[in-house]
Amino acid sequence: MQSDKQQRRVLAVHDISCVGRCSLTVALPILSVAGIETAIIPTSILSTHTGGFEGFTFRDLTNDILPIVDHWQTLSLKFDSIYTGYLGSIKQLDIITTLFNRLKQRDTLIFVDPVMGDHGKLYTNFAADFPHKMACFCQSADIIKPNMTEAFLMLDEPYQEGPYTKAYIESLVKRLAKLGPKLVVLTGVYLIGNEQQIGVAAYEQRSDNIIYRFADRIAGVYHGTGDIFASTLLAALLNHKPLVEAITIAIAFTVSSIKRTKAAASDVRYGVNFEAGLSDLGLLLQEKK
Ligand code: PXL
Repeated sequence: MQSDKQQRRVLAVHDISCVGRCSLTVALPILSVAGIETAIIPTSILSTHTGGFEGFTFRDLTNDILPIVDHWQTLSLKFDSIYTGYLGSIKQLDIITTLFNRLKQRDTLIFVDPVMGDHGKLYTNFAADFPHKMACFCQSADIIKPNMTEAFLMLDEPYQEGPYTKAYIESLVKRLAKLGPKLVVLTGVYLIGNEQQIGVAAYEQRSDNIIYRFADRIAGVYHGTGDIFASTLLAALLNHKPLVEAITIAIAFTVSSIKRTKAAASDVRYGVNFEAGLSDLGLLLQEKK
């Protein structure tokens, strides 16, 4: 185990959407403010994210990934975590499985956010067999963080709108855990009898325990919030916050970013204003016990 004085180092493997506050432009500042050194591999460069803009550019960087890893292997770099998000093609899933095998050490936490859809639909640009391949990719993960759409897609089950029963959510998270990860953090969960709230069900394989955390639902579609939640959750876990506290912090940071954006009536395609909350998040995540 590493001493607490040693700075954590994460490798974040996501696209760069140049405008629109998601993926790397969200992961980097959040991990950095938590005091974590963040190396990156951009998987592609887009002029904007793909949700709500016409005519975006897309430069695929698949062929750059393994040469970067080749170079890093000459440097004996150690990563406390490898964190993947939006991956633009099936070929990238295979290449990043190779990357895991080459860069992962005994203590490296593999955190996979299986970004591929929302609101019952696969995002533009993804082939129909991508979800099946993503489900196989999750075998390599310690933690996965699907939303409800991604959960249905990976389990090859037709999308169902909530509210859901607890029994149904339990069956989903347990089946997702069978894909391989030790911890499943499912977002977008809302339950019969508590429809005005939405949140997270987290299932830990080892303890066979599910915890739920909710916040009041805010109407509207806010881009990049899955990336904000995932990056904050990972940052909190790497800073030794217990799971329930890490989830609570990640929900609170995501919700406050949404509320700030809603209050400003900004164009939601450009993501949410998480920047105004970053310094407080840094204090919270770096507080010494
Ligand atoms: O926030 C997820 C995300 C990341 N990257 C790209 C996207 C999306 C969601 O639409 O299009 C390119």
